[in-house]
Amino acid sequence: MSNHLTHALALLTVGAAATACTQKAPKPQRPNIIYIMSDDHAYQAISAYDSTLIKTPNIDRIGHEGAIFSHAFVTNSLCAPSRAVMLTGKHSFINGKVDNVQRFNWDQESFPKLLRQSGYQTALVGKIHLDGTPQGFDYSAVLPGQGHYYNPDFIINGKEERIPGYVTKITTRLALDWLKKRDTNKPFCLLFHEKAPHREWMPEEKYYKEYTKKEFPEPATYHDDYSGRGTAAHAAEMRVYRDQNWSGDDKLYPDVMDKLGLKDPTTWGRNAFKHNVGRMDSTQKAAWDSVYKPMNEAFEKAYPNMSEQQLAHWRYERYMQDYLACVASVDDAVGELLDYLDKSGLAENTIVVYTSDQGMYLGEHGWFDKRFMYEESFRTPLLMRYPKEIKPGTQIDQLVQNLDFAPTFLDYAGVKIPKDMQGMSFRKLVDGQSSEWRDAIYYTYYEYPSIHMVKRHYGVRTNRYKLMHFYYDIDEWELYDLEKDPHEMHNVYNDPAYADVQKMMHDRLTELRQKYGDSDKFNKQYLDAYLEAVNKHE
Ligand code: SGN
Ligand code: CA
Repeated sequence: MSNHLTHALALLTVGAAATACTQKAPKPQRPNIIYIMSDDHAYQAISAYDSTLIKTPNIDRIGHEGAIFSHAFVTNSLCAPSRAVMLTGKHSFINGKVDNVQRFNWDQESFPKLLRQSGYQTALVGKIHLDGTPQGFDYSAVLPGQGHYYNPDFIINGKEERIPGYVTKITTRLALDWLKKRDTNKPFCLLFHEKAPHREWMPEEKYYKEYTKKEFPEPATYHDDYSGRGTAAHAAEMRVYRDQNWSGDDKLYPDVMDKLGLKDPTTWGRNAFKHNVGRMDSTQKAAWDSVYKPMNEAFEKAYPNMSEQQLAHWRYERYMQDYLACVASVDDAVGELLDYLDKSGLAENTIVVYTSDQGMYLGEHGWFDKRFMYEESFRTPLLMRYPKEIKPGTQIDQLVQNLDFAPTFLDYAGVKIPKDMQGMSFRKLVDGQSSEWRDAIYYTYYEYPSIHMVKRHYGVRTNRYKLMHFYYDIDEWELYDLEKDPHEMHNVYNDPAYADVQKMMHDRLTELRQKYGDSDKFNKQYLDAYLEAVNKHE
C-alpha cells in the first residue's frame, strides 16, 4: 500500500472513530438550576425548621425530598450586599457592594455570566435591589428598588411596566411564562426572587383574611433588656414595640393615629402607608378596608385601657399576622413551581434551592429587621433538592455561607470555578461524598449610621463560639458561647473563664481576615465612600 493510501485510510479511521465516539457518549445532561430566594424570610417561619409560627408545606418539600441546612449563614446581613455576594462568590469588601447605598459593579464576573457563556439560558425574575442593568441574563423581569406589593412596576428586559395584581403571584407567573417559552435544547438557570416577606408586609387578600384572626406566642427574648450585652444592642433602633411605624407596619389609618395621638418615628411610615394602600384599585382597597378597618376600630376602643405589656404584645401580633401572611403566599409560589417541574418532567434533572437574602428577627430580643451578626439575622434558611445526587432527608450541619452558591452552581454545571471566587462548592458535602469542610466563617456589616442604627462590625463564628468587633463610633468586643447561651444573652468577653477561648477566637479572626483579604484599610475606605454618598444624597 502506498504511503498516501495508508495515510488516507488512517484519516478515515480516525474520522469514523470520532463520529462513533460522539454518537456513543453524548455530553452528559447538565442540570437545570432554580434558585429561589425570598426577601427577609426567617428560618423561624419555615416549618421544616420550626413549626411554631406557620406551616410551609411546599418549602418543606424541598428539604424533605433533598437536604436541609441547619447552619447556613450570610456574610453581610443586608439585601443588596447579600445578592452581590451570591452572584460573585466574593465577600462584600472584594465585590465592592458593602451596603444598600454604594454602587454595584455589574461588569464584574458572576456565576450567571459564566453559566450563560457555557451554554445555559439564564433568567432573573423578581427583586434584585442592585442598581444598574442586570448582566448575565437572557431574560430579566425585575422590580425597581424594593418594589411594591400591589400593582407593582416591573422592568422587563429594560422596559418598565405596571402589572396589576399581587407581587408574589405576578413574580411566579413571569417565571413560569419564561420556563414555558425557553429553548428546551439548553439547560437553564432561573433566579426566582420574591419581594415578600419584606417590610411593610402587605399580604394577599385571602391570607390577610386568615392571618389577622391568628394569635402568636411571643419569643422568649421579646422583653430582652440587653443588660448582658454591649452598646450596639442597646443602640439599635429595631424594636417591634418602639421602632415600628403605627401606619406602615401596624396598618393603623392616619385618622385613627391622630385621634389617639400616636406618632411614627419618622414621616416615612405614614407616607409608605399612603403609597402602599394608594396603589390599590377600588376592589383591592374595599377588600383591604373590610378587614383592616374593623381592626383599627377595635384597636381605637382598646387602646386607652392597654398596659405597656399589652400594647407591646399587640404590636408583636400585628407584625406576625402580616409577615406570616406574606410568607403563606411565598409558600404557594414554591408549590406552583414544584408542580410545574413535576408536570413537565423536569424535577429529576433540576436543582431547586430555597433560601433568603438573610435571616430576620421575628421579635427575638424585641426586634424586627436584621443586620447583626447575632444568630437570627446571620443565619438564613437553606433547603435544596436534586433527586439525581441528593438523598431525601439529608441534613447538613456544616457552616455554609451564601458565598458558596456561585462555586456550587458552577461545579454542578461542569464550569471551571474561577480561582478568585472565595466560596466553596458544597456539592460533595451534600451528596455525601465528603464531609471535609471549613470550621469557621467570617462576617462583615457596614451600613451605619443609617436606618435601624446597627453599628459597623465584623466577626468570626465557629461551631461553638462567636467573636464580634463593633467599631467606628465605639470599640467593643463581644464573645458568645453558643452552646451554653444559644440566645446570645451573655457577652463573655473578658470573662477569665473564657480567656483561652478568647485568645483562640482572636487567632481565628486574624486568620480569616488574612485568608479573605480583609483589613481595616477597607473599613476606612468604605466608610469614607458611604459618608460621601449619604451626604450627597441628603
Ligand atoms: C427599608 C425598610 C427597612 C429595611 C431596609 C433594608 N424600611 O428601608 O426596615 O431595613 O429597607 O432592607 S421600609 O419602611 O421601607 O420597609 S433590605 O432587605 O432591602 O436590605
Ligand atoms: Ca432583605
